[in-house]
Amino acid sequence: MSSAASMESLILQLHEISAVKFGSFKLKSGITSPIYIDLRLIVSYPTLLSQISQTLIASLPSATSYDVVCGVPYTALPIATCISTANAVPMLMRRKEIKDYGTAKAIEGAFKENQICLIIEDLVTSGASVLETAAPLRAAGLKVTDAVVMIDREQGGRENLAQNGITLHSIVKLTEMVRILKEKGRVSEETEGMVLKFLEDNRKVAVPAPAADPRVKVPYGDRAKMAKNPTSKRLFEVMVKKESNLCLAADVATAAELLDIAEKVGQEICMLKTHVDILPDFTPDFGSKLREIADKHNFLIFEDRKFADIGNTVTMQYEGGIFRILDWADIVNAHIISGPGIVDGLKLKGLPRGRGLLLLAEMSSAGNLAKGDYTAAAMKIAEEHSDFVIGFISVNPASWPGGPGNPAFIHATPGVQLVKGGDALGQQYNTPYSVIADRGSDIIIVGRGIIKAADPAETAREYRLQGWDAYSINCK
Ligand code: 5BU
Repeated sequence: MSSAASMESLILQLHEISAVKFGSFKLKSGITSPIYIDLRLIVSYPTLLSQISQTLIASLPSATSYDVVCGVPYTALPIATCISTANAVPMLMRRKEIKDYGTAKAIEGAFKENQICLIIEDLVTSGASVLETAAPLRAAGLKVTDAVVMIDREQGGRENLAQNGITLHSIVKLTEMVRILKEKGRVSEETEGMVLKFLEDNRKVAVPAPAADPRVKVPYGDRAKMAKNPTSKRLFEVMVKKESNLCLAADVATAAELLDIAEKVGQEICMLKTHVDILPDFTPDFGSKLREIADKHNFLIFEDRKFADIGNTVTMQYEGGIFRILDWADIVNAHIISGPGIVDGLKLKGLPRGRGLLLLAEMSSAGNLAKGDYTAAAMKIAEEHSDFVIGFISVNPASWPGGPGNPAFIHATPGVQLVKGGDALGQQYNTPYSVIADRGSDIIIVGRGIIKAADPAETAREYRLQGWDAYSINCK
């Protein structure tokens, strides 16, 4: 069959199964359309499905090259599957909803960086769905240059995709399809006229602005000016001055060792993170000694206390006890499990001293429950207390709806080593580049990667350079 004949046969079959209907239909956008196309039905007609798949591939110019295919979920998934099996070309799948931010993969399947992925779609209107699928494929390192679609509604999709570096190939344009159906006596001239007028009136459908690319960094220096909290401002400034987005997690055996390593790596870091309750030789002057080193090397002190109680209790835990955290830590962090009262409690003590708070929006350990709505709640509480909350402990803010969000907030990410992996107790590691460049974070928090190294100072320098490079090359 010639390609024109096979295209005609497809169109007539789609009309027969009512995948293309004429009448009066209210579309998702609210406008009323005289034509309605629903290609989800084709899964019930396997011969037609396979014919569509073959015609799609045949419609590509012979020079089009690709290594893998990916269907836009959901309607095009079975089409992509058919193309994959019939042509022995591997397929990828994009997850439509990534609920498990941080750990779930956006793209399923095996691929290598720089492979070319052809996008398969049933129907293109503005091109927004194709762009939504192209973004995570590109973020994962694949190249997306072409998309092939059954029907082009001619409402701006081709142009919008071209602006994003994607050439659109279609089997048929909607106006052509209606003309063929009229010629074959399936629709009246009047209906054809109505559809053509509708298409003319709705020629350009606005594409929702693509989400800001989380890999493009607003310079830390600009963000220092946006920050409301003095500690947050200082942290951004220190980062710029020292060209460091490295925080050392100083999980060593004793206070003496902690002060020793702080002195050794002080030059390389913007922040030093403590767990003061693990130090057997803690003495009341620990805080002032650490502060002295922090002032000398210009870094901030973050006590990873993870407060989690009600507001009234945390005020006492923050200020009192033997550790007197409020006296020496610039920054502390808190879970939001107990609700926003915990922020009110800590703020009562911390804000008058100019301290800052990080909220635990995500965690790095396997199977943790800080995800989805919990993460979103942390963002909301942070916005409501932006004088005291300086940002988040996060793992993959690029995957949050809306990305890392307000640039006045800082994202600090634990679970970082030079090689991706984990430990025996659930810790999960990503590399400095992936944390800063791909996952949209600002600060890498590194513990054992540095303190267990043969030369911690030299290794800290290596982490600092990698973290800073990942930031600088993506800085706008
Ligand atoms: P590591 O040696 O680089 O795995 O140390 C990581 C540090 O970060 C350690 O002090 C943890 O307590 C801390 N951490 C974490 O690993 N994951 C989290 O989600 C949070 C803190 Br919050």
